[in-house]
Amino acid sequence: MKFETIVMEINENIMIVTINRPKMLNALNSKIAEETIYALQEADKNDNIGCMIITGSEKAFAAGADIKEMREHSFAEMYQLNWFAEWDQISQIRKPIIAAVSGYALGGGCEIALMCDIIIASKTAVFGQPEISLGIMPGIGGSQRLTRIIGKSKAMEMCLTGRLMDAEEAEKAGLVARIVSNEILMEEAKNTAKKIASFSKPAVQMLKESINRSYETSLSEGIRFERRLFHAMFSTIDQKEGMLAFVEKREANFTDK
Ligand code: DAK
Repeated sequence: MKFETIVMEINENIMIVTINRPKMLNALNSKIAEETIYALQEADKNDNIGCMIITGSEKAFAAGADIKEMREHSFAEMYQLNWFAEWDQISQIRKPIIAAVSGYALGGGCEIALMCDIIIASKTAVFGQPEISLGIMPGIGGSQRLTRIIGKSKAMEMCLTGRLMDAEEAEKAGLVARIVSNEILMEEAKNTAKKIASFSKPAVQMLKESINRSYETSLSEGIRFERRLFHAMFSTIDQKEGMLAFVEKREANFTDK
């Protein structure tokens, strides 16, 4: 696929998607969705890639869905098009995805960051679900994921008033893993992605699946699920290699088998 709205870059064993619609502050349209999801799905199938990054510009990760594109749609059109439902496919990606967020991550932009596995933010990152000021509400998981991550009261306040949250507050609230300066945002995201990509892919993917399961099941079921995956890991060559490397005091050489 020839990309028009994103830049896709493979850097050693990681893949980076840069949303590239700077004049519109990376407002999200269907083309960005199609291209981003295609790039992520290809990377998910690519044996050489171990982790992905989604990022935007310094001013905007993404300022939300393209208001100018969607404003004239009727209910019937939105429903028939199943408009923007394709973004949900991000949550089906099995390899970890890091959101490297600088500037505005609003509305759909915040929701895409929430669908990623780790958010690394620059000091200027701003998160928010301001849809209420447009007479609508979040539509790709904002009211659900945000609430699970930062709790009911904060999520209610943000969604019901449209108040934006700066990076510092987002880190305190557990939305963001780490804040770094603008200058080193991508370097930090790439280092984190490469660290993850250096480990056994089956182990990394089972771990991602297990953490995500905690959002969808009871604690006892989640712990049982984790234990089954843990036991299953002893069927991999990488488990034998990882533990042998420890005993032999050397770096493990994982083969994803
Ligand atoms: N859509 C379209 N254009 C946008 C945009 C957006 N979301 N955000 C910014 N732009 C455009 C501006 O119109 C402007 O274009 P020109 O006037 O130059 O042609 C250009 O980007 C620069 O923006 P500003 O001039 O406004 O820049 P400022 O620095 O003054 O302000 C801002 C930055 C981010 C505070 C402001 O642009 C802003 O408030 N933007 C809108 C933020 C917003 O309300 N986001 C939420 C959008 S609604 C669903 C799935 C998803 C969704 C809903 C349903 N389903 C599955 C059903 C999601 C909905 C949303 O995200």
